[in-house]
Amino acid sequence: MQIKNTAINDLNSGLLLDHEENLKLLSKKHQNLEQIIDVIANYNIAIPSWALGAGGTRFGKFGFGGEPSTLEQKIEDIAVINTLTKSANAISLHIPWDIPKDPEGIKATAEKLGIQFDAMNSNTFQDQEDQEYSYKFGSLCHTDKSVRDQAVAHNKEVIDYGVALGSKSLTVWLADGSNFPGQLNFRRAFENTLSSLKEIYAHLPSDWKLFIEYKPYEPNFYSMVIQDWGTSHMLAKDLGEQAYTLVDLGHHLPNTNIEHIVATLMTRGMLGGFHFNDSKYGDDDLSVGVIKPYQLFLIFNELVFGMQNNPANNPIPAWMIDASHNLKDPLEDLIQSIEAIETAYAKALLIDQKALESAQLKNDVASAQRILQDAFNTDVKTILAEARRRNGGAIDPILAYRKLDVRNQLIKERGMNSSATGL
Ligand SMILES: [Mn+2]
Repeated sequence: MQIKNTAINDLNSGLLLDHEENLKLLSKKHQNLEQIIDVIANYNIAIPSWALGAGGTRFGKFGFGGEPSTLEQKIEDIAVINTLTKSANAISLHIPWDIPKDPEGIKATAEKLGIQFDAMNSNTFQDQEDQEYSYKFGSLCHTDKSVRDQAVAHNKEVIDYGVALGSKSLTVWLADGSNFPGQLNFRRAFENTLSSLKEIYAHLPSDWKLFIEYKPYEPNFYSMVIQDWGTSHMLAKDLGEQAYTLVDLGHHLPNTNIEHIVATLMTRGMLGGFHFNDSKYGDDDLSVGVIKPYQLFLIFNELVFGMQNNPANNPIPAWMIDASHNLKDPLEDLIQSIEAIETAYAKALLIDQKALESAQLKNDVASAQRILQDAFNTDVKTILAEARRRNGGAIDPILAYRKLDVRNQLIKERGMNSSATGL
């Protein structure tokens, strides 16, 4: 389904008076409000194709009606989110779950709906029906060269699909590792992974980037070949200047200081991609901002500082939501995630950087804390709403989604039992 602009305007008109009043109050308090609205209005986050259906756990999966069962329908769902939020103009595809059988046709559909193709994601963490060798004991790190060759060939194929669609980057996340001490030689696994990545890197078009994602544990519980940002950074450095580290919020051990990692990577221009989600225990894939919104704000503080002070030329990171939804309507969940990301971003933009620097140089710890918390405690809902409104989006996207009865429309179109590909 497609949402008409007039429908959004109608819904906005009922909220406009209150909204404008809030905006006036806020602009009295913050001199750089226009600038902040502008940054948020121009901000977009890619939606992964696998977040549009019900996510499964290893115990079960509870479907939603009207899930997108084709790539075209996934793009349509992202267009719904983008029409309401004006902040989700890209899809991140996963191969082989989303093989584009007709790349030109898919590209045209996406273009018509205003959706671009963000990073491509390869998959060597599952065996596919038609593949010759199993990834049970790893892919790019495997002891058997035939398995490594197969995994390299898959990644090259993913790049080729991406080229056909106009994508500009490949994200590699490996499940490779071991479950038992002694199972795998760490150094051999690392060197095999590096030489496999070198072959993939050699296949990258010159205007592409390669993002290397890391994760400390799961699915392997004793060791993961690319366990942390340091390992990812070493691999990226060995590959060349088109390779970067990708930070996924859920891929850290509890209490890791992720904002510190972000700052360190940006100091060297090595933060290429960013995956948003939230967690309480591990890689929980909960909606962004539901557990640790202050941490997300502190991360955005480093991102903002890193983008404003950038001698190492860190590229603007590729932003993507990487979460899985097993209770909420996936589209509502993604809208809420976008709001949480933009909330943290807007609050970070409110930080008085000059005052913070002065407090830091004077070692005035209490003032530094107060400057951060003043920004964090500011209500930025109106900033987000104004950014959306200026782009033709909804002042209140969740309210609009419900008033427009989107889920029931999708069920009517696609049926109760349609199911999205993915985990
Ligand atoms: Mn991820």
